[in-house]
Amino acid sequence: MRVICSEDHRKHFPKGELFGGQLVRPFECPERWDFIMGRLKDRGFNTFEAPSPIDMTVVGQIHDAGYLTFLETSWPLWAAAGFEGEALPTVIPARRMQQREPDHIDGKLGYYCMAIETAITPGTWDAAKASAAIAQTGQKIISGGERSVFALCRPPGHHAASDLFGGYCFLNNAAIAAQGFLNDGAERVAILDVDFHHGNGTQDIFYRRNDVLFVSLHGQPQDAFPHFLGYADETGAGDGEGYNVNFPMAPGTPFAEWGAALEEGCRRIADYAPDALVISLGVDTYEKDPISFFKLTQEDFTTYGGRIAAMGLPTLFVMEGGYAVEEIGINTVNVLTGFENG
Ligand code: SP5
Ligand code: ZN
Repeated sequence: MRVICSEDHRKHFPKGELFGGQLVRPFECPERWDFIMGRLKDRGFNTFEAPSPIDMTVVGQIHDAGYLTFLETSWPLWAAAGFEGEALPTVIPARRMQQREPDHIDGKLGYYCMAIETAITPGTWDAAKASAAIAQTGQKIISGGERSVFALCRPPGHHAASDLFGGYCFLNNAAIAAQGFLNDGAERVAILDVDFHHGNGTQDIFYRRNDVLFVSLHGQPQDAFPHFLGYADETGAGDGEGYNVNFPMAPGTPFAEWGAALEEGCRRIADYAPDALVISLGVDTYEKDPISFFKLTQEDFTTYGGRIAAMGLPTLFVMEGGYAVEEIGINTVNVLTGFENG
């Protein structure tokens, strides 16, 4: 399987994440990429390609214009305001407050965020664009006839909505890839999100559309981030009614149960008969993940890679989360090799 990757991810490395009332070293760190690359090489992956320049037209089909301007200008505005730390939101437009974009950067950060743990730094915008370019390049290769590609994206994307950042995400890489497939001739695209967290951004972007089926397996919102989306009764709206499928699961869920949900999700995808499949590949379902609560073992990742392959669809793997850093490479590459041998 060909791998698309770039060192540009290193431009995004905040020193702090707001967690448990403290600024801690972010779980979403550059070493995640190093461990994945190391394991890919150990396991014989040998085609590593840089992304093509990003096509911002597609990004503009997924994201709000004001939001893209915000991402581009947020660090300069923050620095000009004289703040010395990294840019973190504090105040948000909660219930019964105005939904109008303010002028001051403190207000803009809150207006455009869905969670306040994620900092913006001088290199964040460049890294986010490089990450989206990786997904887009993978999509183009598959649209050109390849069976599968691994887009080694960092920062991740599935929490980013049209006009919201947070949960370590800025541009929705999987959504940008799905839109690219449609632009390049696909009639229907499915996105299967196996990250531990609900892909709230991806769901929201396609909620009223029937040309993209969104299927997500995740920790139930009562107990897991992002807490405010991901219930089973969210099935789509308008033209999109019936094209959104959530499988929320309880703390301690083992592979026996998770795999049964995957089975049903795969059947929904097969019924939809898409022209292409995007996997939002987070491996934070791992039993030793520090911020999650499913119980998948290293071998389970190989097993489910095989199940994804059995759908027989052109498949783009887009990297999302996974925070057991030393095992992230093993778990990720197990999915890819499970797919290749499946
Ligand atoms: C892409 C991705 O995986 N983003 C995840 C963002 C999660 N950020 C907030 C995590 C808060 C978790 N609290 C868990 C307490 C565990 N003891
Ligand atoms: Zn996650």
